[in-house]
Amino acid sequence: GHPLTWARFHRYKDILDYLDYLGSTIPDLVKIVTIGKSSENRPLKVAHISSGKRKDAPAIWIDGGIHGREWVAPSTALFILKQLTENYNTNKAVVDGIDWFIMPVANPDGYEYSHSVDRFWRKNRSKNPAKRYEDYYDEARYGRFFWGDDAETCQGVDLNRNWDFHWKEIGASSSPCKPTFAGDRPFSEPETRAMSDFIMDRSDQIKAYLSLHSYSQMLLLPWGYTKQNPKDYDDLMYVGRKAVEALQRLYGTPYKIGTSPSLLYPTSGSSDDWAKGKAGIKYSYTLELRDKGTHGFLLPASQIVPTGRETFAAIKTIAKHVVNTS
Ligand code: 0X9
Ligand code: ZN
Repeated sequence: GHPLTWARFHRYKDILDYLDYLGSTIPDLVKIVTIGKSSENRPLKVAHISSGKRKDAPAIWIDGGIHGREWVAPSTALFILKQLTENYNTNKAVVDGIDWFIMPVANPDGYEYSHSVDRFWRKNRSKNPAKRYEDYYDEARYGRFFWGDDAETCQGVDLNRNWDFHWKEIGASSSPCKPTFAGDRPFSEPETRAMSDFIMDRSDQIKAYLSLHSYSQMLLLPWGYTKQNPKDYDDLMYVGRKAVEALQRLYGTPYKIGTSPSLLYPTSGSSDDWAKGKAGIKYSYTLELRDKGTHGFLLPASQIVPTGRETFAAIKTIAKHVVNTS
């Protein structure tokens, strides 16, 4: 294990090395938990940060990298992890008052595939039920022919359409060959099952669910599946606005706040909706990080640190609100 450089985006093995390094150098503060395995058998790991200073401390969950190609999401999760642990002394207030669960790469198979084969890969890499690619040779069903190398795209499930809450109602595809394939059933995927089991087991403790994605510079709040607002919408908007104000104090990065149907598009079976609707976690947000499309998914590594810093400022604001209200 070794410290991480922010000069580039890292491969999954280097990220796992860093997690082990933290767990073995600061064992009183950081514990690395393996919550399951991906469909290609990679370990799914969560860093649990707890200083033990507060009994019955509330907790915040952060995941990054539900989508493979969104590399700034894992780097930002790691940046935050580093601040809370290696820079504990400057962040005591939010570490002593809160337990943090940070899963930097929720979709390691898709992340690795986006490094090694297809830079724009989004889904995980599970094999879909029609085991033979010839089964997708059905234009009527799948919209066009998929065969040869092209049928590679018929692998994988969109891990942000696979959660068991209003699954596949809107903004999700039934075709395995599409980037928003919802899977054959809710929680068909080992990654979403591992995450949801872990979160559900701690749903009384977890007060905020934060999912890091890219790109578009938005703070999204539930619901994604309907244009109706949750009854505590005003509370979520209030905390969200404070978070974005703190984010903008650093570099003035423009950010929008609102629901996915109003700012982007409706989706269902997404993690944020499940966290609020099923796990009962009040403050559930998806952060669409930098940028707004100049580089898009190909964000230069020089933006890892500024994105990390501004996102951490936003998340600390949410955290302080959680500390003061629980
Ligand atoms: O479509 C998504 O899953 C997210 N956008 S992304 O470009 N990163 O793929 C947005 C999800 C926001 N949340 C909900 N719509 N519930
Ligand atoms: Zn995403």
